[in-house]
Amino acid sequence: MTATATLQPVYLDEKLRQIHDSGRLDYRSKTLPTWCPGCGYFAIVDGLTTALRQMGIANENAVVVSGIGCSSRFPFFVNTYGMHTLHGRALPVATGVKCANEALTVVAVGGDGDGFAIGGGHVPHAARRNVDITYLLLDNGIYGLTKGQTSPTSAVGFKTTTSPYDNHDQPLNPLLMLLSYGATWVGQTYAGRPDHLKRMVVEAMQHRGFSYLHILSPCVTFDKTDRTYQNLDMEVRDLPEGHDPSDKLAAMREAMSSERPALGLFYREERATLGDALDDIVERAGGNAAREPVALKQAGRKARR
Ligand SMILES: Cc1ncc(C[n+]2csc(CCOP(=O)(O)OP(=O)(O)O)c2C)c(N)n1
Ligand code: SF4
Ligand SMILES: [Mg+2]
Repeated sequence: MTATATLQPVYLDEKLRQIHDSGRLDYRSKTLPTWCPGCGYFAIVDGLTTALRQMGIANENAVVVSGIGCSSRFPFFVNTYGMHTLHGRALPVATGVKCANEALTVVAVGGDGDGFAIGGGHVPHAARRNVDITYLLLDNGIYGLTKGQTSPTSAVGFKTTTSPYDNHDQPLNPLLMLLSYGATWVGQTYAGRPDHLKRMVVEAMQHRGFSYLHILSPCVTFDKTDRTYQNLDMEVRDLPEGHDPSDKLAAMREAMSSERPALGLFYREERATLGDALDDIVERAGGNAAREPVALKQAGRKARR
């Protein structure tokens, strides 16, 4: 064998074959992501497509709903139904989609600005209603799309175009907020740990009720100092082995505990969903929602209004 022959790009071929065989490509659209090379969002779209494939959800039975931001470009890159809505409005639209057709798997996706600045008023209500959707919150601690302004999760002291003399505002604690809002599944993962991320997306989507997955993700273009891969790799830790996800106070303590973000499932609870409550209303109003197939149930629900 010649020296040239040993340098053939076998690894790339093998990698492409693995990706092809994984089935994930069935859930990727033909539109290539417009994100900057190295952006954490690539790992997240991979996590979502893996989850859809693993769970055997047909493309036409899934809907990805987003607001506005780099993160909110998601629906373009996933081969499902999708809605790219208004800034901060992913959750009310996703709630509407789920109420209109309970049979759909609905995933809302957005950034820290979309979810906790302009859209911050919607989060508590989606959580307390326990609408059966998954909310993937892609937190890079900055407004990426508009070229790097501070966001509600930016660190104190962070220098951006809107904080040239350092950010003064205390960052929100989204995990603690979601726990107190009544979300029935709350977890955290990191784009730099793709295997952990994939497992968490699957778990979040398997939960019946409002699942909130906080995903730490570097903006490699506008943040060179704070939420970088290098810093996050050193900071993140796993939740303690004995953590009990049914213990809300323990989950809150972990959410508050230190500067080092913990990865894993903080909290899980079973509670009636918004869909259950709507079925109950239909029945009490004289319908027979529970005995009808979902499609008829939804049609009936509309007809009775
Ligand atoms: C009503 C409205 N206000 C402001 C904007 C400008 N804008 C677009 S995206 C964005 C922030 C996006 O930040 P984030 O949600 O964190 O997403 P990222 O780009 O970081 O993924 C802002 C302020 C807008 N599009 N619409
Ligand atoms: S600007 Fe930042 S968040 Fe947006 S695609 Fe580029 S790296 Fe990602
Ligand atoms: Mg952001």
